[in-house]
Amino acid sequence: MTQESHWQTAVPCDVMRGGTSKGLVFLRDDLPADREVRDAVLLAAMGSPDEREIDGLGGAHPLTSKVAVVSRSMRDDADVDYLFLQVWPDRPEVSDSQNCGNMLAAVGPFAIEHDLVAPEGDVTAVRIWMENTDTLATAYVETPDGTVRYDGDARIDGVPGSHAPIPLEFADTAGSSCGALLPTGSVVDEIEGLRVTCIDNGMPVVCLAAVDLGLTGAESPADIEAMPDVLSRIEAVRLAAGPLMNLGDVSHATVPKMSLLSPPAAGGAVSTRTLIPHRVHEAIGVLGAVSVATACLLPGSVASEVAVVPEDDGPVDVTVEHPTGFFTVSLTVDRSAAVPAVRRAALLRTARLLMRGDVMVPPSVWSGS
Ligand code: NQM
Repeated sequence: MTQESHWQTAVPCDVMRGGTSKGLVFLRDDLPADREVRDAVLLAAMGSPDEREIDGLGGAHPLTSKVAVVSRSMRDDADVDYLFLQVWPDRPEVSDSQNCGNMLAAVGPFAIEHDLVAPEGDVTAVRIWMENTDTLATAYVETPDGTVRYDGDARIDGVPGSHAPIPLEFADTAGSSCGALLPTGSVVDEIEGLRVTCIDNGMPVVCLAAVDLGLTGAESPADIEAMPDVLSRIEAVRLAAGPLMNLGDVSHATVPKMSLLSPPAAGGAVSTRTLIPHRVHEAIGVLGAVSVATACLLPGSVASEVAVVPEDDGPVDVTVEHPTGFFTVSLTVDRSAAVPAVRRAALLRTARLLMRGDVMVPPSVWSGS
């Protein structure tokens, strides 16, 4: 913490877009070590709880009310540690119950900008330890002339324009939060009268067939958010799935995500509408897409019943359709076991530093008044 003023405390942070998300990125040492105080600072920084987050920097949607905390790693296999925190816009809650592969895209550039990682050649590999799931990712950041490059030709659906590519690679993400790829032990379960596949390959996701909920799968996020009966049915499945997926009581957690699947409509492998969990994603989360793509490769899963997947021997490109376009995940699969195992996942994101400065935290946060 720096610069105490009479009225407010200035806490250094960057505002960054990571993939299709946006949020505040902090150096760990700039936040209070005490978790309760840290969360109070983050709620004040975002302006939560308030649906509009009008008195803070939050964007009034879970996808734009995100925080990444970054520090130098003490691990041999990582350069930096990354903790993701979801600030609920409308509840006074900060959750570390999930990871976020979109904000992850901002971590590599941030680490280089803040001298946690030295740029090396035209592309710098940043090894990132993801604390929420105890797994490793590598981000490849363009660094011509020793500085981060943000402009470029890479396009990702859900973000206007083009930017420098940031390829991300993940290894061994199976069971990241639930302890097993198929945490219930089955490829298909029946929960609340619906057939589901519960899977965790980087993000806990419950896959459901859109048709089983009376949907075509082509509905917009706004259409689905305006269907209270459908939403309460999905939430009942989610609450029941939590303990079965080793996540315990998930009433205050942002996992599992609920993905409604239907046959591809635009040449991809599968069409998705994903609840995260109380808003419908405008696209799909990064690790959420990895889990759904993996489910498509599992014989007998709810996903495989609607998906059209290539039969490649090498890395398989699974293109997940979502409300604003496509998300392609390249999976390296070991098919020697009864349940195919995904050894590596690779995908493309972009990110941009939007603003650097200090977020001003009101004195009431420290006094607790
Ligand atoms: O699944 C939203 C996002 C995410 C998470 C969410 C994410 C991921 O799009 O890795 O990126 O599912 O809450 O940022």
